[in-house]
Amino acid sequence: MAGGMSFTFLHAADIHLDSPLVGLSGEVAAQFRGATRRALAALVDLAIERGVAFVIIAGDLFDGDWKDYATGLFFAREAGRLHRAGIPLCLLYGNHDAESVIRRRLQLRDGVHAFSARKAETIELPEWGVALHGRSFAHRDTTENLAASYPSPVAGRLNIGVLHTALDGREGHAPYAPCTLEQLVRHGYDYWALGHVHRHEVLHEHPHVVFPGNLQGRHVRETGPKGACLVTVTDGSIGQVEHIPLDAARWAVAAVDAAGARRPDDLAARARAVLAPLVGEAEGRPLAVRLVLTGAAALPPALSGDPDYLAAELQAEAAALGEAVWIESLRLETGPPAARQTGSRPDALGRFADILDSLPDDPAFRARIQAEIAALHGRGGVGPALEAGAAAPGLQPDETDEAIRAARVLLLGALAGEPDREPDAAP
Ligand SMILES: [Mn+2]
Repeated sequence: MAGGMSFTFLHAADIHLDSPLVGLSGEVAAQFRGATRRALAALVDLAIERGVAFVIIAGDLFDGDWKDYATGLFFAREAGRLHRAGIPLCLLYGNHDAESVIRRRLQLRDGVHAFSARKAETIELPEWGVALHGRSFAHRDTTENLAASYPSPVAGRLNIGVLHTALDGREGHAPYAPCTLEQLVRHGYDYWALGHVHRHEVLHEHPHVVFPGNLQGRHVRETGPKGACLVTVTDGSIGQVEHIPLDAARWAVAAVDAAGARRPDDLAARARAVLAPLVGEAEGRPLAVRLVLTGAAALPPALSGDPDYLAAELQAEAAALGEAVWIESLRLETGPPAARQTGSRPDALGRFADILDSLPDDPAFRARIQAEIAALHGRGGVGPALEAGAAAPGLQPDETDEAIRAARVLLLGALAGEPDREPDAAP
């Protein structure tokens, strides 16, 4: 290898092109629509600007079978831009775009190398001294240890393994192409360009084992900056791995301490303090925030008993911070029992609160709530499923408790809903 030679490459994964972003409606949905396309275009822009040697997409470029050819044509346009800039694209298919999943297809044009699903395959880029090894998914449910079939490293090359895997299990991700970190570290490659897990993670250095995370968050459980890894190679060894945000719209979950807030402007000020830094980090991107009001049991009934008003006040506060800032949803959390609103009240409301407090422990009641939520899921009415490919869309583990908590706050707020007599409650 030439002394002092340095170059960069881009490692991306889980682009889920044209994935419907879940949990939004109306104006927000319009702002978020097309975000996966804009993120892919941003990846290509970055590759060209930085003059990278090559680009890797480690699976789930597509979200599933195309609705029509527009998805494939958009990809063809972006791949063409890379090719005309002289940048090869190495593409691996994962569970979402396995051979058996995508029925419509377009031929790949020059400059795009797709890894075979039959067996592990090596792509050599001699001008960079690089050998890339990879194997695509033939089927969605690939439970074989694919990494075990990857070839030994090529002597005298920088060896990169491209693999779509959940390793030995990652929360919220289907356990496809299982393998262990130790197995990858021992294989003899310099860099493992992984995909499938949507959160960016550097699991090991020298050799590097890296998930770039997805390129664009698709729902409120995929929060914060999303993008790709720009990797610097100097004299045939891996140097810096820099995660660069390329998302075109962003999600966040933020807690606002509502305890002791007596008036709308007080609560709005607390929300502003939490939202402002998120708006700053989003750098002008559309931003959808789930707000969790902790200590909501202590809110005066004028606020907790009128969820539409509460949500509108907080949305108005968000709008004051940026024109593309939305409250995705508002969750009311009552906090631990000791902090609860009615405490030792001996009256009917206090006894009703005690009954409500016992419900989370009642298996029959839990089962009914779960059935209701499952029915809503079935109609597509409630939040996102797990990273698709997992079990059928179903309950999130925390959803039942969350629903019971929220119902408690709403019920008690509404029942106690006489005008707020707190001395500091201004008109
Ligand atoms: Mn995947």
